[in-house]
Amino acid sequence: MTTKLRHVLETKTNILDVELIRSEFPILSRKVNGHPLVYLDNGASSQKPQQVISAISKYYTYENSNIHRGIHTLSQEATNAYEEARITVQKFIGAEHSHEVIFTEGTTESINLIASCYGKKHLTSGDEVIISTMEHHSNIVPWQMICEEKGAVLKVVPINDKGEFLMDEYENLLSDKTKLVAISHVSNTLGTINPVKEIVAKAHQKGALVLIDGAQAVPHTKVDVQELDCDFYAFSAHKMFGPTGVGILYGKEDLLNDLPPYQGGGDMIKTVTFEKTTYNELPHKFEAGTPNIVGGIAIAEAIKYINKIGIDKIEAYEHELLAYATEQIQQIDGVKIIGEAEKKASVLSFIVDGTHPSDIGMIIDKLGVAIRTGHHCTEPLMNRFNIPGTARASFAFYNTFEEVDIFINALKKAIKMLV
Ligand code: C6P
Repeated sequence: MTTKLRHVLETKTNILDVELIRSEFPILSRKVNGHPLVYLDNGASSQKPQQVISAISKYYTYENSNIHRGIHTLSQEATNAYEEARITVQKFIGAEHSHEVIFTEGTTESINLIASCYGKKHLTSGDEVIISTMEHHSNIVPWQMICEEKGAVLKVVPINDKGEFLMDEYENLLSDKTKLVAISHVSNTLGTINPVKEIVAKAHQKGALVLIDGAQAVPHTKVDVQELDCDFYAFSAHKMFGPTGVGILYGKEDLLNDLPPYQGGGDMIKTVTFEKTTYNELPHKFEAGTPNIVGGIAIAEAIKYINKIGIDKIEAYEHELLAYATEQIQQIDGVKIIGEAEKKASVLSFIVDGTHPSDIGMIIDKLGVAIRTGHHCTEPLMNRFNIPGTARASFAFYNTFEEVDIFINALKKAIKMLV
């Protein structure tokens, strides 16, 4: 039996009904440049099932109103839907309280919120913040900005050539000066799954807090914030089959209560006079102004969709898909995979001798295959590998083994044209 046949049989019989799932994502049946779309850019943004699209349409068609402000029926219905969505998120990530779930614009805003609010209150000259070499710019720049403002020092944990976090080096960097550790759960460029539970435990031993950037983890693996014992956890809806412009910041109740508000405005206040303003309770303290109401409702719908399929099944299926794609790409001359960690999520980054990643991306797009090329907002990581960028295929549970074959054939054609 060929490897592909084995993968397909195991996967089809034991894990997911991918054909049924695909029929629930309207965009997957469109053509691009005359070819059936093969969408392998899920790390940048995932596609949306009809269930999520319909929830957005239903909200604007029947329910649209502002929340937390009106006594009329529509406002109350919208408020209830938004607050129920918060509870759906709470259960999905295993948070203790729903008010520990803050709606934000996305991972980027969630991280900026903590860098700003925590940094302003707690960082002073000489304090240290630790990140890693594989962080996305969203988990680098906010820390650089606040460290510069406060005279704190940013330390970086190195990685090995396989793209794995070096625990010994991390332990060496941790000290009584460490105030906060900010680390990705899954690397968007390498696919590395970091040992975040251990990273959290070691930081806590030194009295430091930990923020986890979960943008690339939540769509692919089970996340339980209480089990991880992390202090803050950030992610975006659009990478987990929900809409753009909405995301989540989870924080432990006592830590969020201790922080000053992020922005001033409506909803985040209890009382306002010209002399003094008092602030609202969690979660509203961090949600100034009219939020992305439909975004909140739609993220909950995306979670219901994930739950219907089962995150464990998603993880198992994507594992098979990645293993198959990795085997196939390794057989092509001149291809080097960037990111070969023991534990990986469904990301396959690579370079090809004598070619530029963007040329590969452009040629295979003409054949209907969508991948991302470039530095993937991880420029320091590219410097670590001494490369300008990679081509990156990133998979979701609606991708098929046949699509991997189409991608591999398109890649072979591109290489033939370029080399
Ligand atoms: N990575 C990618 O193609 P936003 O833009 O706020 O939704 O997510 C930012 C972000 C933060 N951390 C990680 C690990 C990420 O992967 C991303 C987004 C996309 O890899 C777009 S750059």
